[in-house]
Amino acid sequence: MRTIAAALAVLALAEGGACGGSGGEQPAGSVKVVLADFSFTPSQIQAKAGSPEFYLVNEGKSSHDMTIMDSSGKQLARSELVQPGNTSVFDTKLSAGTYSVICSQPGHADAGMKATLTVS
Ligand SMILES: [Cu+2]
Repeated sequence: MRTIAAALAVLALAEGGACGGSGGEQPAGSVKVVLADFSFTPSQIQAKAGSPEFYLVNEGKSSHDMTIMDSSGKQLARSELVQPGNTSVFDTKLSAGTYSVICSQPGHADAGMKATLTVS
């Protein structure tokens, strides 16, 4: 019985992280990015090369994501869709360079959900 309870507790923890509930704390070393209608803050995002982790906070009234593209417009990574008022941890693998960031939801990038990501 004790083993099952422990396993369930671990599952609950893992699910909480994956779902990005609104109570999620910012992981140490992660880069906080605020999503809103319709912007990324900061608009100049800095991260360390390797496996940068982004802590997404949706302060808008729409669902948003963070999509990372290289200079040719090829999509490299996309976060889960973050619901209004929720947070999400977005793990990536990026080498040094400059990337563009958009929200991939229809019309959001055109409305201003764009940022620059500098990885060094
Ligand atoms: Cu959006």
